[in-house]
Amino acid sequence: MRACARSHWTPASNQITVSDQIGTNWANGHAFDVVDYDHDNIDELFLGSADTYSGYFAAYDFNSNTAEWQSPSNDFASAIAVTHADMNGDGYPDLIGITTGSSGGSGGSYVYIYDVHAQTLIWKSTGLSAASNVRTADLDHDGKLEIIVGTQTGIVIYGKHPPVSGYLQRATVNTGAVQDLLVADLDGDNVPEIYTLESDSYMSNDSLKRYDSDLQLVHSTPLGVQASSLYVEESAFMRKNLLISTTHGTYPTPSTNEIWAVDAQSGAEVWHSPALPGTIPLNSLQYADLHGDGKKAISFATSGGMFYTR
Ligand SMILES: [Ca+2]
Ligand SMILES: [Ca+2]
Ligand SMILES: [Ca+2]
Ligand SMILES: [Ca+2]
Repeated sequence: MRACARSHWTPASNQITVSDQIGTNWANGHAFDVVDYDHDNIDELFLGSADTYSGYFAAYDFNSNTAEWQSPSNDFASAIAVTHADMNGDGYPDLIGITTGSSGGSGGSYVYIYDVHAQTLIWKSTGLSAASNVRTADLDHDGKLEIIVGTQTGIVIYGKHPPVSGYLQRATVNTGAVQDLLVADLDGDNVPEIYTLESDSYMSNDSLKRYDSDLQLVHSTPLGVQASSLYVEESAFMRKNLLISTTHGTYPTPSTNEIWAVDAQSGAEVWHSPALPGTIPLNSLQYADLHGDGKKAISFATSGGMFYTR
């Protein structure tokens, strides 16, 4: 893994700086999240290594190229997704990460919560069927965050149930293999919904599904293509669109990769991008203002390179 940073934009200095590589012999997965976890006004990276047999989570400072913290290795599994939120209420963002399930082995995927600032493990879940992504949200407005995980067999929600100190499974739904999921209030009613991309068994006609905060299925849209990752389109409107990385085409025709914007409520297509060189992996698209002109544009990475739209 390397970090790319763009220096302050001027017409004369259109420069990208690239860090040293961290770690070696890594599998193809990746997971990172930018956060100033220790409130020193310098952003760190929460990252999950994809070392095939000894993945770990770390807080990395790319300014000084040092790991400020590193977890023990994760049960012979790779870390595949990380996010951050203050789970223990001490004001410092904590790391929430998930690991791959070992295929056919005894171990499953696990959810970890690390208090990186105090360098302690807050909680580790029991094993799950291969997880894909993890989010946090306060689904029931009780002031405590829940953890929402997409897995190969559905969705799991963990919540706090005092006096139990850790997290307990609050709701699960068995559905298709969840490729990606996000939790957001996109219809503007102040209650978050859960959006998923789910595969059928042949992985050729994925669906966009919407669940309410109790995991009741509200809407399902067959996409007719493979879909690999899901994002919220930034806009000034209260009702937002979703962005989906799609792949379609049947051998021997080369497959076509596009970004589709769809209406989050109806699933209807709003626009789609020109063909892209590759699919967009999980957590690899965001809106960024790289020119400092106050206008955000889509920045994303594919299996074929990194891109910035204008
Ligand atoms: Ca910091
Ligand atoms: Ca915390
Ligand atoms: Ca809650
Ligand atoms: Ca809502």
